[in-house]
Amino acid sequence: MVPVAALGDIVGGDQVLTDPSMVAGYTMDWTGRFVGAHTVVVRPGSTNETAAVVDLCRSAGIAIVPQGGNTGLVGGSVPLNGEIVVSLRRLNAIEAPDVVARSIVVGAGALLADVQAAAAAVGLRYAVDMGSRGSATIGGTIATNAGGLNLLRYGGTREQLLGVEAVLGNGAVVSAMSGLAKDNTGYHLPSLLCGSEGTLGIITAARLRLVPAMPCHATAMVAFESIDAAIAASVRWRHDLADLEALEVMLGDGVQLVATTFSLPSPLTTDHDVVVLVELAATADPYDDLAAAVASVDGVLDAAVATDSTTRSLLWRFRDEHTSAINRIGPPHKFDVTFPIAVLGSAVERVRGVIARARPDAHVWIFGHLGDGNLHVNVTGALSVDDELDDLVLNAVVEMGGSISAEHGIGTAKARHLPWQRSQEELDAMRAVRDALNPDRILNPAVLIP
Ligand code: FAD
Ligand code: 2HG
Ligand code: ZN
Repeated sequence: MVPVAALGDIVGGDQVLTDPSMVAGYTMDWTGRFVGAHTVVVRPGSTNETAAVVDLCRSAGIAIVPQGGNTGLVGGSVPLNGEIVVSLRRLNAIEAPDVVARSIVVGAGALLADVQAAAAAVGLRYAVDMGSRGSATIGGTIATNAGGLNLLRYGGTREQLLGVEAVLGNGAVVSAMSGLAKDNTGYHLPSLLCGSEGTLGIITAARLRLVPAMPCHATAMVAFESIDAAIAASVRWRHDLADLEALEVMLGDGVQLVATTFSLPSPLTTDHDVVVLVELAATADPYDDLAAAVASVDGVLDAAVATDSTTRSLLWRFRDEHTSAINRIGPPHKFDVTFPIAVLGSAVERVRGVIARARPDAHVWIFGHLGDGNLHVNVTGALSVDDELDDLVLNAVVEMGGSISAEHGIGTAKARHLPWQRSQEELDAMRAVRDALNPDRILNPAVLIP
């Protein structure tokens, strides 16, 4: 039995949700693909309350799923095995940015978009960005080591992390928030917690690195004659363009789907099979560099260049809205995979072929972060839970030297496949760390480590 009254004594009775209509939004993930049973949701308002909740759950033997914005795509944020949900959304304080140290201290429940806005208000930038910015929390992005749209220039979430405060699974509160640029004093706990998917501790706050905001942007949607031509251009541009900020790929069916779903006018003169979104950001207008870059590569069929912020936003909507547009068809089966750039072109064909043979009636949508070799493969018209399809696709990914999780994490969706990618020794080391910091396995027991 969940000690509802005791939880209420810690966080306040109104912050313990039991009513099914209040709880429902916490038990189903963003896609509708992962749905847990009715449970209790606890919403602590401070680190101390979070620690007291963890202590109580440890002594009562109750498992916890920490939850931020619930936008995770691998079934790690919802209670699939009778856990309670500890929602961090109330820990959403955002301190004034430290413009001298170029950092910002934020609560785990702060929304990514709000942190970006706080940085922008002082001429700085939080360099992690992605389509879920309006719902994803900083705690969730740290727990998943989110990648996003600008990783090729600034790195992923781990690279932005100067400090973390967390309640470990053993109840201890660790706070490594000094934010010193250099600090080689032992294990770097923020890095360890980053990407741990809530299996080591509940992140309650973080200090994040900020970078100078680039005032000038040049953005283009470029159609290529083939995926191989797009990949060749991306390799060239990554080498040549110091101000390269984003390099994303979409295919013709996805572009058309977004246009139809959201009634967007096509920026290109006709439909094309392979479209790349490329963006430069600099202190002076990078338009000429972008135009020269587009002219310098082979296989370009068409291009639309944004010279104002309205057109820039329109071009970005085609990329940002892929996930939403596909989801409107019905909960898709998702793969989030990376390949070495040398095999990326053949990987697209192989993955497509594997799915077409196994599920001939399904539709395969491919888009992603071309500059990182990261493809998002969404399958609609098949079951959203399909173990056989998982095995076929992920086996092909491993055989081609890729990763079964580029940026979304392992969650519950791919826990079974982690041993396909990690050696027994690596898994033993991960288990040892997990068992040291989360000894009773009350935090996300079904996530990440099988
Ligand atoms: P949740 O979904 O709530 O949780 C995710 C995981 O982290 C769960 O395992 C949960 O238990 C754990 N967790 C959450 N908060 C905490 C905490 N405070 N302490 C410990 N553990 C915690 N991801 C990318 O990497 N790149 C993208 O470009 C990208 N684009 C997206 C676009 C859309 C439209 C959507 C819906 C998702 C996208 N995602 C992307 C996936 C998702 O937004 C990220 O994984 C994000 O980091 C999750 O944040 P969240 O707050 O929603 O976490
Ligand atoms: C993106 O890059 C996200 O848009 C979501 O990582 C990917 O929906 C997906 O599969
Ligand atoms: Zn992505």
